[in-house]
Amino acid sequence: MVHAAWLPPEAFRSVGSRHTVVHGDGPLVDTVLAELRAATGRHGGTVRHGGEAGAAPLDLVLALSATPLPPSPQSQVAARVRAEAGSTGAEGFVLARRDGITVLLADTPAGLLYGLFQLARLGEPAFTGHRPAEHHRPALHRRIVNDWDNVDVHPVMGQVERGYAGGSIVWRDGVQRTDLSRVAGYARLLASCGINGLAVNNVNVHAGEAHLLTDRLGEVEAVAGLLRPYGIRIHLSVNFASPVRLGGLPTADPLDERVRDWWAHTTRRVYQTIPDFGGYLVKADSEGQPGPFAYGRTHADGANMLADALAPFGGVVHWRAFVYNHHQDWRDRGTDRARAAYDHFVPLDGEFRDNAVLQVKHGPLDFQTREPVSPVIAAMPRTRVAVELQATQEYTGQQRHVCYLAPMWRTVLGFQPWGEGGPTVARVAAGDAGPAGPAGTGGGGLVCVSNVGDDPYWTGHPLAQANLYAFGRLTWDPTLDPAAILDEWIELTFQPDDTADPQTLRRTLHELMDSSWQTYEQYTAPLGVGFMVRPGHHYGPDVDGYEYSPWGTYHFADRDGIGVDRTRATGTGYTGQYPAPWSDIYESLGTCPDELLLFFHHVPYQHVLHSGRTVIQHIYDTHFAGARRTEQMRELWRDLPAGLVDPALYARVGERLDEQVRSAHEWRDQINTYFLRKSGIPDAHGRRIF
Ligand code: GCW
Repeated sequence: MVHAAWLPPEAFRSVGSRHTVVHGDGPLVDTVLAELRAATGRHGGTVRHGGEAGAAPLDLVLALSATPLPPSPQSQVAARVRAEAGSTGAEGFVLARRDGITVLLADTPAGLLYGLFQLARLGEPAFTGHRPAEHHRPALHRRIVNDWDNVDVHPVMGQVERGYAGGSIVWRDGVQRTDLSRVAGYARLLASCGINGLAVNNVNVHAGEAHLLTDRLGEVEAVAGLLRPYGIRIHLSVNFASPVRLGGLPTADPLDERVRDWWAHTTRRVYQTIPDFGGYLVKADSEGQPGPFAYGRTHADGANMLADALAPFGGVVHWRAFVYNHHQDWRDRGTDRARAAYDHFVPLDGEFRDNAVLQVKHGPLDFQTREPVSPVIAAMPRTRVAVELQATQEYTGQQRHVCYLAPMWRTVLGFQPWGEGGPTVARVAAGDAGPAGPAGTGGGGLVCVSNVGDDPYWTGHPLAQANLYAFGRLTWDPTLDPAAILDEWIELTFQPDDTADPQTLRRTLHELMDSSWQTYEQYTAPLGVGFMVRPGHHYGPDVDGYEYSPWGTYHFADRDGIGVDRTRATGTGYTGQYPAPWSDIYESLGTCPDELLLFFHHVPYQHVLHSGRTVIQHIYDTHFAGARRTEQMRELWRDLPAGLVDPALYARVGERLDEQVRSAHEWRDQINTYFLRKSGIPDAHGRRIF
């Protein structure tokens, strides 16, 4: 059994019970037709490809802008909408309903495909009453998912690095799976929420994966062939040292002619095999991956070499900004990992080619539950910046805990680095941040590390499917309300047939998920300080797990206080990487937001927050509240009337909630006990601490 995620056949009931005509041709139109045929076959409607309308009155007309429409009165409804609506843009579509006919128009087949999925989201309301023409077009052109799948099972990281949903749907034990049907299903799910790119392998490119670029390119081609019908271009993570490891050259120096030739030649072969190949993704000089530093070259030199190899074919290199010293001496208070990406990359602004995208993690550290927005995003006006998010819940409960991430991402995407009224992070990523920020560079887009594996529910925790769905929807419209996205996901996933009482289910899921990120934050590392997780696998509490390690992620708790002084006045100077007003807001204890206080400041336990509570009391209160909340979440699920959801899914969520409750209590007790022992300050409410 493979769960249908948010595309069960019932999601197409409204579309599938209608009489439809499709005007236009092209491979993606064939996909639209295949979807419509499957839906009408199941739900009793009909679908015709072009031509005059037959006997049955039409309910739905899909048409490409350039395709002539027949003179029938029904098609003329579409012609009138077309005349009024004008261009839809490359991937956009127009949806309207008049005179009893629903009309979906697009300039390109991709637009029709996206529009079809919008019809599924709308359900019956798409086919009732009158709908003025609505234009839909994606806010971001580059909407990409990164899989961290390995070819060989890595001794520590396994088949999927930071994967919490079983194995890879592409590879198993060093070889490509013979049955790639899950990949086709994945492509469909991704396209239905708006994604148009997929990097198929882990950014840590080990020996086996390196060969995907050359002698194992056929495996990439096979996946590309399954993504193509859904408008998704394939990207490949490559190893910077490939000219040495695969090409037998003595060097991978990006300025060496032999190296440049090797990449040019290799890339030509890639395009001969996969003409719509998207480009390369590179993690260089980061956590042991090779890079240009070995040759005294800059990251612009490295990225540009690959950009030049890709340029003749329209490809793009995504070069990651996640570069820092992971051999730091914990005794060294002068080095601040949060500064690293900015210090490495901002001096290179303006040096990157037009087809090089700098892919920046949304926060300066590493996908913590709460981080400020990375200052790099606002500091490179002449570089195409992509913002990288993480759906795989490495630091947010590993898909054992419910943690709906859309509220976090919405906060990031809506952040205004230049202050109130200025461009948002989403607009920087879209390349249209205007005068105060990067403009006219085309933008790097949004990227998300996938949370999918070969698990029957795709994501381990069935409710974690909503994160992938929400990412896709936010790439189309970064201003969408997370609760509204959740509504869409609930309605698609849990069709009324399965649920006698959809309102109860909807209410319960909202209660479980809407504030689950804040709940997770409450019982884990406090006030933006981050980490405090078990080293290596990163699950569960270990307050000092990384405190004396080389990884550069410290909290500096002692008997008097806690937090990292990143101020200009007395700390690492990191606050100075932000433009005004944030450089000052974060610098000052008086204005720094509570939730980020310990990211920016080292304060005594008795420091009083804007909330009116002391830091220590905040720690106790939030940990008791967060753990308690997980008990309530479990109760909510237990109280769900039987039969509302599939029993296997019900059981799976129930088991995971048990684990979440257990883990949240462990977090609560370790954190509270640690800080009681450090500070000696008792809980004002005298609750049990160990
Ligand atoms: O979050 C960290 C992870 C690594 C990951 C790295 C990265 C792919 O712990 O597993 O490696 O970030 O983003 O490159």
